Amino acid sequence: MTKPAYEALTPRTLPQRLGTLPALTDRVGPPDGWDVTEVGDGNLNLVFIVRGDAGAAVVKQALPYVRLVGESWPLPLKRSFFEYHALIREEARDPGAVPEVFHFDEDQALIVMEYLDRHIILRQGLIQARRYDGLGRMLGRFCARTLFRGSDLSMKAPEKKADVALFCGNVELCDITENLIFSDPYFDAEMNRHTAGLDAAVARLRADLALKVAAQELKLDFTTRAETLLHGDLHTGSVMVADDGDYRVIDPEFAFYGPMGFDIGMLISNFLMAYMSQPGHESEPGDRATYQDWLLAATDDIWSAFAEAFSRLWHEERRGILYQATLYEDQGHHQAADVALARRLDAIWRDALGFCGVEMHRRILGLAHNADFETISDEARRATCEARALALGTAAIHGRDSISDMGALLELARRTGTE
Ligand code: SR1
Ligand code: MG
Repeated sequence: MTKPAYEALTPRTLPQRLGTLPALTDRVGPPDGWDVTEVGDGNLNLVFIVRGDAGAAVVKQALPYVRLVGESWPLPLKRSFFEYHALIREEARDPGAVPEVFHFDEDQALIVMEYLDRHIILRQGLIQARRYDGLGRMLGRFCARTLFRGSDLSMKAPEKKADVALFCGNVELCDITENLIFSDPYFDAEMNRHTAGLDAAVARLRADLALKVAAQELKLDFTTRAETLLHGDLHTGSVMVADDGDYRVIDPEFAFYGPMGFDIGMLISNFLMAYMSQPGHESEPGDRATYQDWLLAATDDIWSAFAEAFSRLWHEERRGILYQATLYEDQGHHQAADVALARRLDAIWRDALGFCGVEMHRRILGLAHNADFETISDEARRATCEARALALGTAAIHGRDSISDMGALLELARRTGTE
């Protein structure tokens, strides 16, 4: 029997098309009792919540184009394949950190997964100035476990090489990252937009030749350094949070083998953008200051938990072809392994600073902006917050060799956030 051709679902067609799927009926109940709503608010896909007598589940389906732009920008359905493969790897490497996957249909480009009923998108929580205990540490550990265990530090070489080959196919999503993050913000690209009032800051940024060169060097790192399987789009819209402390990472459709600092840099960047946008939102100055302190503490936690967990894995799980334990053990050079670890962490930190900076620039100047800034209705206030964030991004990129640790970056954010 030939399989039905791909067709985008609607809330009306979903029960009839997926009503016999055990992955759904087992959890949701019979389709005649289903209530289906489409809730996708991201840039690319359809997301349905299917509720029934027995429970609920999520159906995520790729569209053959970029939802944010429309059918004029086609995008292959195979991104769903990469998302599925990244999700199952992330679950294996950091159990419980992602939603449980119940079913994948490659032809229909859809994934059926756990419905996180108590959760909201982290970015929304941060805009509402909500605090989440242990969040930074969970995210730092997630980065350490997935980045370490997806690399030559841990994987068998044939397995890693086969995986690099598999994810190499995620060409079009990489192309989005390559253009939107590393190039478009630095010239007058067609899809760019920015808040009125930023013209002078934008002109300054685009006149900075060293910055443009650095962005291209970072792009070269992204495209050529297949160090580990990245989530590829680890911003605060890719994390779901519940008040009871359950946090999950979602949406790894941009997964690709790249430099370890990419995910962690993007994550830090989005926390710092939440920090820089706070003065634009309505709140009492005292409340705002303490909330901003919390945001910086969470950012600090991301890096310290990452470094701790990565170091533990380095000592306990280094079974790949890189920095083999035997190299250091046979002559009693145990300390050398610690030196190598410190150098690796330092290199990841410097890369992360650069990726943090370009992510900040593109969310203010490129096509895909952040709700952190976009929800500031007063344009002049928004421009002030965004201009500070642009300056912080520039300082992070230029400071790759001089901002020695997270403390220095947070101090820079504090200073830039009030200038
Ligand atoms: C055209 S897609 C724009 C952005 O949305 C996704 O979430 C990624 O961040 C991408 O860069
Ligand atoms: Mg996404």
